[in-house]
Amino acid sequence: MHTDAERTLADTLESHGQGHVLRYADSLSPADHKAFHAQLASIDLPLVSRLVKGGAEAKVDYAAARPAPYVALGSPVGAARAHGEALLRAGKVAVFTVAGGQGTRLGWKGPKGTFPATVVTGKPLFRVFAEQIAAAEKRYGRSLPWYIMTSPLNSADTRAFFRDNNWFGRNPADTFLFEQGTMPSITFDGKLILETPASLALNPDGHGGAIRALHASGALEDMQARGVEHMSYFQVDNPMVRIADPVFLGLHASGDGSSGEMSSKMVAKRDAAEKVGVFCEVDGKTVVIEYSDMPPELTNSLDAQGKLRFNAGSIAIHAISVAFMQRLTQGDFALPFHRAKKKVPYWCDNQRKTVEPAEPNAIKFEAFVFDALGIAGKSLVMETSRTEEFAPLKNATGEDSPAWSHQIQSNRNGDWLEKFGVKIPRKPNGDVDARIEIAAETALEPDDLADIALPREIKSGEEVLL
Ligand code: UD2
Repeated sequence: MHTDAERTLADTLESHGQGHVLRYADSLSPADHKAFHAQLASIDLPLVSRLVKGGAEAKVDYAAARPAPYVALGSPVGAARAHGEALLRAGKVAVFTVAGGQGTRLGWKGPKGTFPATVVTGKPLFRVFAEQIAAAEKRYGRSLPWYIMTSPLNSADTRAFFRDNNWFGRNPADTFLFEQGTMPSITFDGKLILETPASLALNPDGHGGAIRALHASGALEDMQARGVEHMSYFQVDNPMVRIADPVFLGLHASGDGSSGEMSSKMVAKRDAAEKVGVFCEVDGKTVVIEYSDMPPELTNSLDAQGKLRFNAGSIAIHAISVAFMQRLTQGDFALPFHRAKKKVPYWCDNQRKTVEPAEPNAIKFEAFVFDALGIAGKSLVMETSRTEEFAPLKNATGEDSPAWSHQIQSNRNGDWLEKFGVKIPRKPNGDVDARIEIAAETALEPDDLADIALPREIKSGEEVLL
């Protein structure tokens, strides 16, 4: 350490009990030294110290949690659709995808958005979304700017994928890729972790990092300059999401039972064990309690009819107002962090190499975007059908796997076709016994099939692309 800045940093690290990270500093090349110094200087050490002591973390009064009210499936929605369509036609809606996570559970090496998702043509997730956005743009006669949050783990690969695919025919000026921030991982006794002698182990700061990143990247400002008022928010892993759903946007922005700041879609949980957050009401506020945080006695609690009491599963689809995000980025507001025990590769002094641990060895901190619900004004939750809108790609096999998602895609498309008299083969459990893909260009919603020449019948095991 030579410069004054380096000496000050060393003192600050020492005073936060983190001086050990400099143990190789004197043996680093000048370039490594400089880069490591810059990385260390970017760490919010007071925040890390607060987290080590258990502060700045999400806390919920579980005893006060009640099931949140919601607009049940099939409820009359009045003028919501017309309202949502007017917003879309006026160019007041943008699309926002969070895609900064790793596809670890799915076993996919690249960005998750590059994963082949559809049942017949295997279109990657990013293409599925791009085509849906293009179809909506055509319908409403306005461009829908698309904001995509990546992380340092995948931003270069994501950008390359868009470039290689010619931006899926989109105007690159209407596609805004930006990077979220990171948080350092710590050991169970609160120490920062060296991944190499010249770098800390960092992880993306969770999709809650979106709030800061939307602001820091200039995305919020860009939305404002375009006159965008609301974002259609979804996660990169759900090929069935109905992007910019006019009914949902209309309900969200109507001012009727909704502040128009942040609204959500839910589905009835598959079973108690399903790994989705649950909409609850705590102290008059609608919040999501994440599955991993929810005490088992709440997760498993049943109502008088023997049904799950906390049944409103979050499918991570929201409508969020630009003004709300702007409000949150004023001053020093920050979302709380959630902690998770994870396996984090670390530099092993004895072996002189980075080692992958066999068991969790560290705590990762992540912020969750749905924690903003607790700060929003009156927040609306709308129920939707799982078959219509939720078939995420999470795991390599079993529930929420590609095969699982494909079946739901075929089921939805079979339902749509059946509505127009097409004979659909079914398995004994009611699943569609064929592989059916409907491109967004063909139909964004079932009624779009009304004007299309359809087959009279689909045969068992047949592959159909419309
Ligand atoms: C998420 C929700 C869960 C439920 C489920 C529905 C959380 C914490 N839980 O569970 O309640 O709604 O989805 O499918 O969200 N991401 C980032 N940056 C990060 C971390 C994640 O952009 O730092 C993105 C990631 O790319 C993905 C999404 O956030 O699109 C969800 O991440 P996940 O796979 O960690 O969440 P999951 O499936 O456990």
